[in-house]
Amino acid sequence: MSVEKTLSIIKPDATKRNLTGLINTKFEKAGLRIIAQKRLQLTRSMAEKFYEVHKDRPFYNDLVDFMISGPVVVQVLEGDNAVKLNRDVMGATNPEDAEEGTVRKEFAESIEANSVHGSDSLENAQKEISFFFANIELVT
Ligand code: IDP
Ligand code: MG
Repeated sequence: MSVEKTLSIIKPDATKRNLTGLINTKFEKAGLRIIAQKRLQLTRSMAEKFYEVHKDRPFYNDLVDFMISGPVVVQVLEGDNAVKLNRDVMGATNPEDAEEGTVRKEFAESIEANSVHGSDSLENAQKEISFFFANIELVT
């Protein structure tokens, strides 16, 4: 097992419904430690840049609109195999496919408004963490 860091975002559908604490409880119960966290209103250009890998997908413009529709909470989670562990806690992209007990099964409203983002690889985690945080903000 290796200790990893991953980037998590609690999305606007969840912050609007005051679910930050309940979602954080799921992370902590799973053994993920929140070592950095801040609440932000993303600008359009930040959201476009963050989701640039999806810019040719049909849902890109709607996704950007959704991600700036309210505040987000960006956070760094640390733990053994944190990238995969967080993806397991999140559940499948489409809440209809997500397993019982996952964040998306319990809280997501739709395939788009699915409550959380999590990095999908260690390489992307490092890029996404540095998109939002300076090293001095990661307090292990
Ligand atoms: P992930 O968040 O599970 O890694 P990705 O495929 O990376 O899923 O998609 C990024 C985000 O784009 C999803 O979390 C969701 O908010 C949105 N999204 C993905 N697929 C669709 C779709 O088919 N329709 C609408 N939105 C989508
Ligand atoms: Mg993804």
